[in-house]
Amino acid sequence: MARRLDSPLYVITEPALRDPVESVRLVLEGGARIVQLRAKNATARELVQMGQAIRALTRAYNATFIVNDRLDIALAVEADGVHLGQDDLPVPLARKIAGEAFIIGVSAETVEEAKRAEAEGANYLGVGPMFATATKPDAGTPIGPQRLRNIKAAVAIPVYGIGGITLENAPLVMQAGADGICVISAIIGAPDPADATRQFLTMLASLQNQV
Ligand code: TZP
Ligand code: MG
Repeated sequence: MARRLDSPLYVITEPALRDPVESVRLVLEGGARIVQLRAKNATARELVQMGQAIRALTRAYNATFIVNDRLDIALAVEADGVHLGQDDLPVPLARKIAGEAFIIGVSAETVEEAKRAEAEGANYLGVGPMFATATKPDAGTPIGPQRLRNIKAAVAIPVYGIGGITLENAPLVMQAGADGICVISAIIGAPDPADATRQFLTMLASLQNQV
């Protein structure tokens, strides 16, 4: 049974901040139910090893597991989906290889990119960078909540804000219409990632109660 995107919190690993498998163990313990293996400098062998361990953990918690960039690794470790950037495998080719039930996420900075990704069959968008971020040195200029609002108005698939998101600014992203937020450093770089996850989930739940 394919797992879906049923949480407003999407946590992404960063090996420079913490070991990815340990990170996933901690954020699952804190209540995260969508996790992505992102390890830009890892070899294919390393990605497979980490991916298999993360698959076992996410199965135990019934959590959704997405692999960044690499469809081959995502399929090899039986992940639920892959996240593709604008320079990665085109969505129609990824869909052809992975099948209808597979989750395909796409990074989008503009309304045009977002609409194209949706038309090509993406299942969700990662939209950003919302704010300045030190985690992705090649991230473009921050686009801010208004751009996310414009993108949300132009597509029907779920939109997750990403980039520089903290407990303090996450409400701005959610109030712009985001379905959720993707977080790296504010959780993985926190002294206690399980507790940071709990804090984000509590904050997100309180925002949902306001509506
Ligand atoms: N894509 C756009 S910004 C970003 C990625 C992967 C980095 C997000 O990391 P952080 O630490 O949450 O700003
Ligand atoms: Mg990528």
